[in-house]
Amino acid sequence: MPLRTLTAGESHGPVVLTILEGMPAGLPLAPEDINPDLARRQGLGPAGKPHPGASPRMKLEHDTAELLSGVMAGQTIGAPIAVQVRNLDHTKWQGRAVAPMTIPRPGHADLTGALKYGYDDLRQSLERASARETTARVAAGAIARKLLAEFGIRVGSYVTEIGGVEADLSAFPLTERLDAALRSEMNCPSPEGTEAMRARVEAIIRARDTLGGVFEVVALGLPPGLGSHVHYDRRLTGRLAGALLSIHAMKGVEIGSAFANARLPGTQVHDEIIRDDAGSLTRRTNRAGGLEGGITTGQPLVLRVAMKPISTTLNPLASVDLATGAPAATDYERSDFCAVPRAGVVGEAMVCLVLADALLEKLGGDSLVELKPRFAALRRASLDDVPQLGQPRVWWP
Ligand code: EPS
Repeated sequence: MPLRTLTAGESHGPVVLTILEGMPAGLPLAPEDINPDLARRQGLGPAGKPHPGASPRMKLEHDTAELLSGVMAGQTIGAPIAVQVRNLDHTKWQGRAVAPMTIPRPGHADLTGALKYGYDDLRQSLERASARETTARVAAGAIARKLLAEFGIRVGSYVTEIGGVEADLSAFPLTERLDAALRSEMNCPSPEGTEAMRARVEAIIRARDTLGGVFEVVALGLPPGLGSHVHYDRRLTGRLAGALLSIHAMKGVEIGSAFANARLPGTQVHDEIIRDDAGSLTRRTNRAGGLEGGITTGQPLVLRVAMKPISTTLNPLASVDLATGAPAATDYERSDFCAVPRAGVVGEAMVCLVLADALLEKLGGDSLVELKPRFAALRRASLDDVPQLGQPRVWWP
């Protein structure tokens, strides 16, 4: 695994930090490559304001990347890249005594974290468990995205469903979904879907509740041959699903049309192999979502992700006050009512990191200059070449 990412930082501490180790030298990189993704993660849509349902915190922060290391004269040098994003909200917490938090929220890491680490204040759990940490992931993901773009690989996302309101995207080809989602404040390609989702979120805010939903992350332009079937931890399928499920509140990942496939006979599921007019191997369908045997097929990678509703709710849930042992209702602290449109951006970041890792694994090389011709060779040797089959052999004498 050539690319490694570490994040650090608490939600209301001074900064969130990322260290990305293993990026090759020679990649042009500036904060401007990272800041647009940070703004999208804040839910700052086309109108430049957070979508309804985004935490009020998003109005307070102006997430901006500071490149602290690994870049000289605007290019990566192959050394670890450190990125810092300041928490502007920190000034309100600095030097202030804060009452202990003793009532855990169901669904959050409050209780599990406190039991595991022996905290005497649930704030020690929530500060690091907060989705504020995803700022650091998006910063790292933006750098991985820059690398992938050098090879013509595009990663994007769109929301398909919020709180049971589903957008009909059947008329939208994948590229159009990615383009149109960028113009939608809800990160949804269809204008009708955007409106319906917005209305659903506005209603849930009035109902003092929260909503989850479903988004898809798509990668276009991938070469065949990333990942491997030879060992479980090299299969891209598991690496992608694991990376997506590591995001706060993500509870399900589907690859291609996996759940529909599970209800059908094999002859109606598997993407039949054909040769196109130019003689290249291709498929008419992509129910596998771009992966076979844990390896990219060269078709679009399509990953669906289910997000649970945010666990901080204005209407309280039943809990127990750990200070007294008595039943207690949860308290409310500022949070998102629905973070699904923002979550897609984090999903993209995680997919970019896994794909960049798999690409570097495939290509090797320390600099972009070394990687480029290797990628070109990989493309040439892709599905265009039908393997020459050998003679019968005794495999196990
Ligand atoms: C978030 C920052 C947090 C939360 C939210 C996401 O800021 P604050 O706690 O100051 O409001 O709004 O975190 C959670 C959803 C969570 O469960 O902790 C962010 O930057 O995305």
